[in-house]
Amino acid sequence: GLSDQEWQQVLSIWGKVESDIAGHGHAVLMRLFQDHPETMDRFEKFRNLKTHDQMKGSEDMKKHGVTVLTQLGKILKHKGNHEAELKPLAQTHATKHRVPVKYLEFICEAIMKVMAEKHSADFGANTQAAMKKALELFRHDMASKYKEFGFQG
Ligand code: MNH
Repeated sequence: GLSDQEWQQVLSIWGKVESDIAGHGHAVLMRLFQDHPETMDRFEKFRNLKTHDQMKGSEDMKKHGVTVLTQLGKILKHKGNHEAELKPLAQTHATKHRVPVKYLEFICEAIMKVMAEKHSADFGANTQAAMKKALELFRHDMASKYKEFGFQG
């Protein structure tokens, strides 16, 4: 788990993400689809988006970015006691969206990259390490819930 100080670092930098959750969310999805185009195949609703400019101009993608980061923020604020939040999310992602654990790793990398780009001054080595731990915990617990739902991920 994370220490109190690590959670404090995570939640403090998350406050900066929340100052523009739509901008961060859109950037995260752009980065995910750019670095790992195969992840886009999971999204029926983005099938019409073919070019970088279409993605950039997509209100729908921006909206989905808000959905993702808002939910992730809720989870982080539970500081590891996130069973009640994680379970329904793991259920939809295992049984409906069928998102492999590897793709969760990709989006976590995208989140780290976007935070580093947008907040270089406040995202020093210790904060980065704490954030990485928090995202690893999220993924680890998602992966074990996936198994409960019979999805090997
Ligand atoms: Mn994801 C829908 C959160 C990673 C693919 N996602 C949702 C919803 C939330 C959400 C909240 C809406 C409620 C629901 O269907 O459960 N998603 C997350 C979070 C992460 C995440 C917090 C990681 C962080 N999701 C991913 C990844 C993929 C993915 C990675 C695929 C590469 N998610 C989906 C798809 C939907 C969805 C597909 C359904 C979208 C739609 O059609 O509205």
